[in-house]
Amino acid sequence: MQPAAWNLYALLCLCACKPGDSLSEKAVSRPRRSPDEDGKKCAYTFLIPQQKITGPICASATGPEPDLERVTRMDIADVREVLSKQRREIETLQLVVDVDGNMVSEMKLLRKESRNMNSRVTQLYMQLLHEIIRKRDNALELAQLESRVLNVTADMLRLAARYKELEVRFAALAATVNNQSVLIMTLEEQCLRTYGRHDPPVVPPLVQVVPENIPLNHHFTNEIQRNHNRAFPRGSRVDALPTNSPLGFPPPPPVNLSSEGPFRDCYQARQAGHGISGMYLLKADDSDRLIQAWCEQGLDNGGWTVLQRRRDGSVNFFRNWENYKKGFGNIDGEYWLGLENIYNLAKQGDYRLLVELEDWVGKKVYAEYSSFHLESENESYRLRLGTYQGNAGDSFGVHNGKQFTTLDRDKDVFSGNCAHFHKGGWWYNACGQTNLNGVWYSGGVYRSKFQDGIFWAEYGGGFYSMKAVRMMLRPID
Ligand SMILES: [Ca+2]
Repeated sequence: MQPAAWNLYALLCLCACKPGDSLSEKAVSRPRRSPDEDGKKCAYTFLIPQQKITGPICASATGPEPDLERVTRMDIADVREVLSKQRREIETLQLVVDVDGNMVSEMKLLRKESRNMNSRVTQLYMQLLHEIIRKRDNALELAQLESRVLNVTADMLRLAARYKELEVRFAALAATVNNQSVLIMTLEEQCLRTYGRHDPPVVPPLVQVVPENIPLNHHFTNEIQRNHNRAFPRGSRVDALPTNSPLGFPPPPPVNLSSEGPFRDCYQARQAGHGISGMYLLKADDSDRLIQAWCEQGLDNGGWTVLQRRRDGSVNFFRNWENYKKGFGNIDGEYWLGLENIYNLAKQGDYRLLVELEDWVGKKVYAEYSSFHLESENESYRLRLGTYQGNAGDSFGVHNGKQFTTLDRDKDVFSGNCAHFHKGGWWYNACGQTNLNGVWYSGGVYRSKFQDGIFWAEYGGGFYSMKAVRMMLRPID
């Protein structure tokens, strides 16, 4: 194709050239004609690229005519054919180019979409990874928590087992102490008999009741190591001296004393709108005697007249008949209301008795009797109780129908004087299952030759001294 084009350009030059053109002289090229034609102008044919043709090109005009015409026709035909062929090819190429252009733009779009999809997939993949890591972390935390819970549970179980073990050992020790006290008593009796004592002192039988559940968290007390009674040494035989006070004790500090009254009992004070516990002035119907008493107005709708209270060992309860008859102690602390006062109050109507007991772990239990009154002093204030209900056990029942005994007036059914052994004043039997006016021991279980603590046999046995006790009266609803 290329040689054909060059021939075409040469032919065009031959037609356009004139003889004597100066351009022919400047050009240097291969000769087209024989050497005999030298010396004539325009004897050469120049092959010049199309874009460089800026003027006339001379060619030999003296070549044989027939050759020139034949070549020209052939070339023209060839050129035309080539041209048409090129045109078709150009059109084809143009089509291809157009198609390619569309494809390129489509490809571009696809690439763009692909990139978007890739970034979206990457984003989702990262999210997925994040979720997986987060879940793995959560699972780890959960596993750690589970293991901690398991560890704590195991510790708790170990402690519970240890606690139960200690509980069992403590119960065994308490039982041993109880048994040993009984054994010591027996041995002492044997010793006295063996070594010539012909008249051994008669002692009351010890309370043998050892409940299944002795209150825990207490410890043994020792009368040598401890001084349990703050006001009076434990076991002291101080016979209380009668005092000039109408209640047998110094006037109590003026606390919560209601300015109103006197009332016939604390229930009447409660009915009159006095809802605060404290000291009230009472006067029984058939008596001219004024009584100072503590009214419990917060417990079970109030209206309770407190007859007796123990709570800290600050008052000695080992006293004579006169003291027990008139009363002693501190109204806002430990006190005994007095048998005559109790007798006068209780005979006003139908009353019930509530005994509230608190052990050394702060647990409170109670014993309630459906009725309560005393007989007169001529009958040594004989006790009359109704039926029991409560959760402390009925340890007071065996005292029902018994007269009151003090150290100086023995009315119990035992051959000796129960007040001597139990160190208090009480409606002793021989001698009984409870001793709420006994010695206040700190700590619960105590050691003593005789059972002289503040015990309630059904709750704690004879060698467990309660921490706090209250005896209260209220009319039957
Ligand atoms: Ca007796």
